[in-house]
Amino acid sequence: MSIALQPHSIFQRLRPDPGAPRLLAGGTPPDVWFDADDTVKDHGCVRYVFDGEWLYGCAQVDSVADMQAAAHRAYTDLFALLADSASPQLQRLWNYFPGINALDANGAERYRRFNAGRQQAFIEARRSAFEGSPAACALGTPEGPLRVYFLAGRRPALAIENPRQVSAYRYPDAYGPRSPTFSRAALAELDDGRRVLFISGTASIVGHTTMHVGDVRRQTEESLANIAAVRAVAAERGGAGCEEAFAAEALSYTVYVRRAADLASVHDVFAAAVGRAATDAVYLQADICRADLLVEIEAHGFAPTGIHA
Ligand code: 3EB
Repeated sequence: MSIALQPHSIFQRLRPDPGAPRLLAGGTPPDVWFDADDTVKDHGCVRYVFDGEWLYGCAQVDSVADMQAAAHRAYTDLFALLADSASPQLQRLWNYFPGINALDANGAERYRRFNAGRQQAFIEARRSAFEGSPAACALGTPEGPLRVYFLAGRRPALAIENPRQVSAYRYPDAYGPRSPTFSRAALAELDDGRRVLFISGTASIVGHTTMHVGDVRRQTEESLANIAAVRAVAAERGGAGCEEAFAAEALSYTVYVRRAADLASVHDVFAAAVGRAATDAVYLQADICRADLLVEIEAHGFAPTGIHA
């Protein structure tokens, strides 16, 4: 049986536009979220497309002075849309907003304020803000609105955690009074039986502690070790065909680098680990949610169904 991808599959264009500068030409451009022939609809601050199986789009809030309010607004509108939808199960989220490491007028870190608004909206919508949260990333842009890109489906994804890391939703209070709401990865199932693995933004954190402060090469290695740990769990949970499908070289990556001058070091370490996948990866300059993190890497990949059946 041949397992050709649908020509307009959403999974060929999972490249939301973060509003962050690209560091290298090549790769899939990160601005192809909506197709020219998509029917785009609006619900509150959410623009979205429903293709019969997947609901995907972006919640955008332009007023970002109060990040708790902005996050609450984006997620509240998103959950209201999903509540009326046939595809209400969030699988993957991409969060982008300016000043992620800056302090607000009250001296609170904007990422922590974002976490507070996001978690509050999850709880108000009676969605689990802990086990079973969607896969996600959260990155800082130089300017612009809050953008929350999302992908939702009919069935819940299988949430996957990293045995090397404390679950982010269980981080201790030192990282903020409200935990980040995301799982380390999500394994989704398509109607035709194929599976998609979404690995969340992954950084140089072991347990809950940032490792290798100031050393971008070792931070890149640690991030890749974390991705390898998540890939191993996903391969085991996914069953037949998943070990090959979720090999390091088989995934599609986006690499976020805090300091543009670090790109060569990051690329060096990254390419040594993922081989040809480094050519198709997208490299973006963005602020990572902890001020001491210099790099964050996310990935997704398919497991075609039945290849060993
Ligand atoms: C970390 O592991 C690094 O707040 O949604 C990675 C992925 C990170 C998602 C989020 C944050 C988020 O804690 C930061």
